[in-house]
Amino acid sequence: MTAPWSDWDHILKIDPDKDLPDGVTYGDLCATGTDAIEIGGTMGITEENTADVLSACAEHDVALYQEPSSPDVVIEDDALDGYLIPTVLNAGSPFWITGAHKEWVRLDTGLDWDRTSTEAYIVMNPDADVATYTEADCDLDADDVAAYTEVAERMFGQDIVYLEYSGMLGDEDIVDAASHATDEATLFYGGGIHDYDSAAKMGQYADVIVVGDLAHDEGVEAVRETVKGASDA
Ligand code: 1GP
Repeated sequence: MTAPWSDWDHILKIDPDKDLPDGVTYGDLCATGTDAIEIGGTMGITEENTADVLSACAEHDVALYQEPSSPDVVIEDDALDGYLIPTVLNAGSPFWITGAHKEWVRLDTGLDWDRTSTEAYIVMNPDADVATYTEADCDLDADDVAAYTEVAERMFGQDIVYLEYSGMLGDEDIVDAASHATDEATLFYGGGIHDYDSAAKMGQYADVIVVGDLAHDEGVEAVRETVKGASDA
C-alpha cells in the first residue's frame, strides 16, 4: 500500500498550546489547501487541548494526524487518519529515540498499528524547544545529515525522514544533502517557512514542506502562499 504522504506537498502543523490570530478559525486553516493537518507541539500539550483542535478540524475535508510529544497525550478518535510518532535520531537521551516509544507500547496494549507510523527526526536548530527537550546534538554538517538520513531509511526502514529546523529557515545545502540521501523515504522539511518563496525553495529538495508557527502568527493567507510555493516546487 502506498503511504498517503508520498502524494503530499504540504503539512500544516497546529500546536494545541498556541492561539490562532484574531478572526482565524481551525476550519479556515483546514481549507488552505494543505494536504494534512498534524496536531502536535513540544510544550504544554495535553489530551484536552489536542482533542479540542481535533474536534474543530474533524468536520473538514483534510487528512488529520496526531503527532504526540509523549505517550500520555495520545488520543483515540476515529476522526484521526493516524499517528505520526517522532523518533529523534540525534537526541542526547535514548528516551527520545526508543524510550518513550517502549513505554507507550508497554502501557497501551491495544495500540492501533495500522494507523501508526514513525517520523525519523533530525533536529537542527539548537535554540528550538524540541532541541532542548531532547538534548539534541545539532552540530551536524551536510555529511552527518546525509548519513543520518541513510541510517533512518536503510538501517531502520523509516518511511519518513523529518529534517527539523523549527523556528528558523534551514541551510539549503543540508536539505539538498538529505534529499540526495533518500531513495524511497519521504523527506519532510520543517522550519521557518513563511511565504511562497521559502516554501518553493525548500520544496525543491524536500518532498513535503511542514509549516508551523506561521498559522499561529500570521493566519490563513500566509499559509495559503506556502501551500502554493510547496506545490509549485
Ligand atoms: C515545527 O517543523 C515544524 O515542528 C515547523 O516549524 O514553526 O518554524 O514553521 P516552524
